[in-house]
Amino acid sequence: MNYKLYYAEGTASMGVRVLLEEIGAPYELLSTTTLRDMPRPPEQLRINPNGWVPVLVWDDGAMYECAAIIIFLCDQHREINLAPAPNSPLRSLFLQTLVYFSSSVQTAFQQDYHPYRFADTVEDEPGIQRRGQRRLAETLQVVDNQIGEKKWILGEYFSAADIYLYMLSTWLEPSREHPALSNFPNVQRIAQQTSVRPSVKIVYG
Ligand SMILES: N[C@@H](CCC(=O)N[C@@H](CS)C(=O)NCC(=O)O)C(=O)O
Repeated sequence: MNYKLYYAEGTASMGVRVLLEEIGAPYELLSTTTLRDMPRPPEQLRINPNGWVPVLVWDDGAMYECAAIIIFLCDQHREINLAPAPNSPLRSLFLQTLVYFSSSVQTAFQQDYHPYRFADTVEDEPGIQRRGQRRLAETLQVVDNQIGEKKWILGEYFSAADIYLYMLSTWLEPSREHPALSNFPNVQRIAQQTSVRPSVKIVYG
């Protein structure tokens, strides 16, 4: 399978790229932007009218939504063993975690970076940002408690959910009033363990 990935540095497309590195299949990065007033490539918008990344394209298909792409790639490439099989007792926690990351944690980041999407007026935007910053702390605390003393999100089983969590951890910027990663020691531990993987080093340098 040949893959193409609409890609912008510092975004959710980086986590998908780490998975493509794990898979070892050929892939091409299609440069795009996440800036508010910059145009997206028409083909990206045709696949994802929201104008967000990641967007994955392959020989005879295309899709968007980070969590869905991760599940799709892990299922297409069982050999990388980064997702529990559908009948594994770990599967439900894997799915729950990925969807929570995308629907709750990432939405809190969106509130901070794209408040106009949630605010009725420009005057409302700072309040939306402040709530997003607090929401980040709330949602990451839930994740930290869920991890507890486990080595990885799924216990002894390293999975694509840990890669996703690493990606989220790189977005925390205390200068933007985000909570510090050190407030969530279990998240921080997994992020540090994941950061040494060769695939992560290639993508994040
Ligand atoms: N729910 C989407 C959210 C993706 C998303 O927010 N992507 C950001 C980059 S990390 C983006 O493209 N932002 C540009 C924008 O919101 O216009 C997913 O998980 O794929």
